[in-house]
Amino acid sequence: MTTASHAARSLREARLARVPRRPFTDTDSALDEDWGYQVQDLDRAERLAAGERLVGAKLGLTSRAKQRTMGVAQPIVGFLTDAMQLGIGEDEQVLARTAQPRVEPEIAFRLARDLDRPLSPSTAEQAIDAVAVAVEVIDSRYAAFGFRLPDVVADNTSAAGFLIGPWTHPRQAGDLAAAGCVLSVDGTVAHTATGAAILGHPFRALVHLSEHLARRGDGLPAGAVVLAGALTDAVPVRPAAVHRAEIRGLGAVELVTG
Ligand code: OOG
Repeated sequence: MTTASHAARSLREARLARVPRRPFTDTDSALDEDWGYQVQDLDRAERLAAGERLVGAKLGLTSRAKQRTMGVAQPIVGFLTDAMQLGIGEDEQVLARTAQPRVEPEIAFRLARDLDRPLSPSTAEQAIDAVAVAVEVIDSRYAAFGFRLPDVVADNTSAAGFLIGPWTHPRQAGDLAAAGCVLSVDGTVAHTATGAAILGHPFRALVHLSEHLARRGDGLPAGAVVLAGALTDAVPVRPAAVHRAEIRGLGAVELVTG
């Protein structure tokens, strides 16, 4: 059995060297989702010990489009640190820091209070005080994003970077399930969807996250950011291009590469 510490070390090496590796499940069929989260926990502890700060959580594979394309039919959860947050002007360095980056349109939530117990679809809205359009940069540590559930969970759900647009009060945002989303590159539309693509309603991503954290005895503090998962399939990050995610009611955010 591949130990969690061996996997965490090998994923870190792949990330730093920017050389993708084979999925662990190719040679070890006993690995499961719990093993993946053990590896992720080790990676998180190592990053926090090195001085990164935990700023939130991300969901992945919350839309059918993503589940179908990636061949994993269930939502997954990863962590976000300040080192992954891209500020204005920092997005230019994405290609230099990643191996095979892709970009996805997302909805970001900001927690109004500590997330320390399971939410329901009706209490999810009260858990947040702001919502925004975001882009997530994903970068798998597995060649060509070829992985199974335990591999991608171990790899912190391919998290690499994120950029958040202007925060909007939830009441001003309108009906998030009906909100149209457009992902475009240099003005050409790549993918479209509505908020309902995320588990039927983006708030369900918050419910899923709250249940996941409660099951693992974990939580998130007020002010933390939650990325609800891509609404559409990802597109490869291109050099010298404008990657734009726009969501009706939330505005737009652009990842501009150098
Ligand atoms: C897994 C992560 C997907 C999302 O928002 O669906 C993800 C992957 O596609 O590499 O972050």
